[in-house]
Amino acid sequence: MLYPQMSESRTVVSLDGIWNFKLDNGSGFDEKWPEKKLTDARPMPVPCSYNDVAQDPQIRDHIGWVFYQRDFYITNQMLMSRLMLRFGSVTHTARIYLNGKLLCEHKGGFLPFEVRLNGFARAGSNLLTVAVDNRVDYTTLPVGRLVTETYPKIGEVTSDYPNFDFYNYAGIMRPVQIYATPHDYIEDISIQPSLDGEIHYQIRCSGEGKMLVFAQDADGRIVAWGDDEKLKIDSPILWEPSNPYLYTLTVTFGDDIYRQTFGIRTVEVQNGKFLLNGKPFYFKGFGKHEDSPVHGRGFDNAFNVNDVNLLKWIGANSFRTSHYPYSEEMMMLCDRTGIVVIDEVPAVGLHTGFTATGLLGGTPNGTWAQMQTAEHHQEVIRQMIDRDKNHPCVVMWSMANEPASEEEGAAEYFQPLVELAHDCDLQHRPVTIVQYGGATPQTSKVSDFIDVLCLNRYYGWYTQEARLDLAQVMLEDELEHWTEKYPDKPIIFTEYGADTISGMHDVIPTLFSEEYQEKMLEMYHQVFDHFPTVCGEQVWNFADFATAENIRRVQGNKKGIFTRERKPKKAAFSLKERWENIPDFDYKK
Ligand code: GCB
Repeated sequence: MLYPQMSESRTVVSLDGIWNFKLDNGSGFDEKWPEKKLTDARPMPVPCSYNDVAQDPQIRDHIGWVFYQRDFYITNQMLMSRLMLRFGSVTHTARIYLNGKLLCEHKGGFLPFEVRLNGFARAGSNLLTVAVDNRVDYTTLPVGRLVTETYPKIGEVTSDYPNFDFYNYAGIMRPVQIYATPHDYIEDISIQPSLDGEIHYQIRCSGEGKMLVFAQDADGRIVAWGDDEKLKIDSPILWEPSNPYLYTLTVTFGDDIYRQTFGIRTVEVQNGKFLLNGKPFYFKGFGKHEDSPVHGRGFDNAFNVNDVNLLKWIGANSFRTSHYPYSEEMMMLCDRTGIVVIDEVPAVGLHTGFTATGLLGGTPNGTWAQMQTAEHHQEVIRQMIDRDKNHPCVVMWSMANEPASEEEGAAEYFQPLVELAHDCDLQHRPVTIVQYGGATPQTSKVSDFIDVLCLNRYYGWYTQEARLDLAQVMLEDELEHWTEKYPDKPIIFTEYGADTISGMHDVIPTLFSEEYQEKMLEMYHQVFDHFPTVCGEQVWNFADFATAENIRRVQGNKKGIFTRERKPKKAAFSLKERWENIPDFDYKK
């Protein structure tokens, strides 16, 4: 799906701003709220999560539908174009109404969707209503547990327990735009670069028109003309983290013009190495979240730019979009700044035997017979790859975070999904499944068919807590088994870390102190350095983040190397020292 952009043939209008907002009272649909102006509505920023701006527990902890509404004007001239309404993301389920009519429903809170306005919008004023449902259960991704329990004197109480360790922020989280294109238009562009400068592409157009394709360098000079499927750039400049060089593929079709940026780089897995442009790459960085005070998970350019600058400051070169695809604007920023991304679908919580709030090591109890997510899982894989396929920053697709990959049925569930991801991606990026401590070399049922082993490990925290000596031997022992069984698969540690309260210090490093976090990371790094196929380290987490309330969390998850406000903890400085001395390439020959 193309990102909306202005060109000689295209117009984009933002609908961001302060909308009207109201919680459903249980009969919003029956009372036909989308047909008229919401009464007693309160102001709500878009994009933003609705949870933290209202200072009202009823809003913060609401379960179910809410309504957003605004009006906007359309000119006669706009109606003559193909007119689309596009949402960057609405979490988790959305129903879109225009002037009281249902235009579409979309499931999945982290990917864009759009709907055609022609035939529904009118010249003049239009009333747009967006109903949003935040419920998660065994049919949604991420997964939650929606239960109704009976309490004395109160009666039935419904709770929605997220099976994931981040606050279930909801609302219209990313930009809302109207865009206009000619009726004969460019629908989609997929680009496959190779290191010799030969660029293959597939361009899908709708209607009649003559197509013209050319590539421009970063200074706008035309460097190659193309035919219907390829062009050749002489002496290409490659995209690398230290030199994120971007070209533009300009496509004209009839009257329509679209400019798609791309980078020339390849990714490949070979002999236990992760190769970027044919050279062994070492991942240094974090698992992150889209999470910030006030905005919740709402899109925020300032936080994104600040986070990327902090990644650069600390010497990182990568992150994983744990545990859902991040905004398109963030992906474009990573293309531009050379941050390498492992792109993850929102498949977190696919385990009935352990909760993601830290209780590791649950007992297998038939996850794959109970989950009803397979079809939706395919949808989000297709949509994520469709959205992100042209980003040079994306080097790998993650199909899930910590599923029950050790249980019977995991291979049957995941193998088709891994194949689907390979089939959807013209660039044939590697595919992984991020696995938790309960999935070992002996028990994992998915490791044979993924390209890279991505491991989340908490020795020294959830197990062997405060015993780094024991944690170290456990980690070494496990790595010996993985490398023995899979000598040719690269291993990336996609999570390891310790909750750390900023400002808590101790001479003897005790749990939760800044010193313990630092010591624990040092121990892991010593071990990683001994294993040649460990080709990456992504600390959990970049910054402290909000979670559901629970006795294992002190106002959120505190495993950040930065606080939620992005102030460094002690370990930030030792990580900086380590990472500034690890080159992007050839750290392990
Ligand atoms: C994990 C999960 C992550 C949690 C983390 C923790 O394994 O993947 O979502 O936040 O552990 O801190 O417990």
